Amino acid sequence: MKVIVSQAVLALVLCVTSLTVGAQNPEPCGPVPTENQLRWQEMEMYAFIHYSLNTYTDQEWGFGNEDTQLFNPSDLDCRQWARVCKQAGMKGIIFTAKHHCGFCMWPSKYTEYSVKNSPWKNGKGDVVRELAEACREEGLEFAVYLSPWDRNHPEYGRPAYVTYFRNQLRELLTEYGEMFEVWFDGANGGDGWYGGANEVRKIDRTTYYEWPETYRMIRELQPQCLIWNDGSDRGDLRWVGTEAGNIGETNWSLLNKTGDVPYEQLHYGLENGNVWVPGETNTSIRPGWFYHDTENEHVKSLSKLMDTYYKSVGRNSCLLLNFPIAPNGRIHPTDSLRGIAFKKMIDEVFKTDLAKKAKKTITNKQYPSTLIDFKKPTSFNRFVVEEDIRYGQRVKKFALEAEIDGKWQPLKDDLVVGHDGLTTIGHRRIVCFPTVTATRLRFTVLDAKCNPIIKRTSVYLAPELTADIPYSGEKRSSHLHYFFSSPKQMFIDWEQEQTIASFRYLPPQQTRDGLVTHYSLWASSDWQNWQKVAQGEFSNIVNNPIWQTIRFAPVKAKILRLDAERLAEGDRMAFDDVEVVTK
Ligand code: FUL
Repeated sequence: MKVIVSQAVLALVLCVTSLTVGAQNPEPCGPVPTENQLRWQEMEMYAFIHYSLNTYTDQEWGFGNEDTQLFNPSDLDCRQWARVCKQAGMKGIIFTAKHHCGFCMWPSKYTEYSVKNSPWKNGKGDVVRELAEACREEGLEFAVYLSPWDRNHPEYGRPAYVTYFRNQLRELLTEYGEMFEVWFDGANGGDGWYGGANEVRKIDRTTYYEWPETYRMIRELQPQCLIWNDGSDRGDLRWVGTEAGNIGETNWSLLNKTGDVPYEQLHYGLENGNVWVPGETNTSIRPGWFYHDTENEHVKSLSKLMDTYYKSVGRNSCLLLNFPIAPNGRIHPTDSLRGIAFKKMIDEVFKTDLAKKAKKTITNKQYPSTLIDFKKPTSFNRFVVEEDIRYGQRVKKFALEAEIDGKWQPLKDDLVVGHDGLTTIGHRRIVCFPTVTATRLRFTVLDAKCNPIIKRTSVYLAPELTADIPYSGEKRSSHLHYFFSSPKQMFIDWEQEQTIASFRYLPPQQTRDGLVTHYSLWASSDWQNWQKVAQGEFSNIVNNPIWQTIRFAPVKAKILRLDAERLAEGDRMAFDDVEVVTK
């Protein structure tokens, strides 16, 4: 339901909202959010939980033939998940009820490929139910991820599967209480088990799933539920085009109702779009979505998480932060402690609004301007501004200036490269800059679609740790000798034979060109006799271009050969880094 507000009601609201600036003429200004979308925006942060058979096979994408007997956690505790998420500041949880492998974390009556055929609780368990109840007890909202791509189902690719998918969704929407969102991942890598057919099945994402009918069912069964969908019929929320944890510094909550949505629109929205579809920034607290022992050292640092916060919540988006479940059935202690520290740091940064004690003077020439007078030199490094998005997203450009030693100096967003980053605002824009000591601060709207309605201007001094966010990418460790014998074949050699047990590949970070999706890996000691040590695909590497680890039975070798069997784009293999792990 769209928020329909009459001019009279708007005028009243604006009269009583004394802090609202620029409220002279609140005429409708382009698309506005629905009530559900407004409620969603207030959630700001909520958790993803990835847990499935992948947790037991050390994979990111299961093939669909993994044994249900593998699911037997010793200590599964959904209450621990909910408690951790709550303490980490998450307002809800979206759970992978079914990931691409097709294994159902609830005893669906439409398939045998579920927890009901696992040893866990003798097949009597239901993870979706336990989590839904735990969320309710902790006061968290609950939601599910139901993968449309199902690598287990024999009918996948044919009409019968669409009925199956819809039946499962109905089951989830009718038996587990209220859900705030349903998440339909757009991935389809093609190959899969498909009931033993073991073949490639690609579908047309725009027509195959018959989304209009499914959307109708969702709206009817759970009218408050938001639809997240990628690349098909327009849902209520959009993907932001990356899983790295950031959205464009200019982020319009608009798209067009129909038509393709290229990366630029996913990441930056569409200034003149005709429908409200805000961006949800999803990322994991670790490199992968699922748990891998080898990533215990790579849980994101506090500064990296704060960087993610500023580049999501601070850019008119919400943050969907993933916590993988470890094989024992719990969130790993490193992740839970980091998550809780993250929330504490957010509270610390935004503890004292320095603008509260200052004198605020609002002027309104063509556009509003707010002068914040601290009366004495005051140190700060964060500025927060919000529009009242009930009336649309209006501001296109603003300026921020600080009076330092009697001179007005422009400020810019330090997390933005190439320009000052002071463009659109929306629900919330957090501007980060190195600490300045100033007597006055001036915020001025320079350009807007209609008369801007600013509802908050705040100023903070963040503690050192987050005042300067260091580069927090992955380690680059390779000093290997490598060369290409052909555009798709890479050799790495070293002086003496060594025992090697794994190989790591960091795909190109800025492009899909040359990114390896399928590989084979060969070892040799004499350049003549080659032993194939591994072959496979780097699951989800296109969306989440993180380090990929290939593990194999230890082998003595002097040379490794990586054959790129398939590339995401282009015809020349590319990489940002490689690493060989010796024993
Ligand atoms: C992706 C999936 O393919 C990943 O496995 C993960 O679930 C992520 C959230 O979305 O596209």
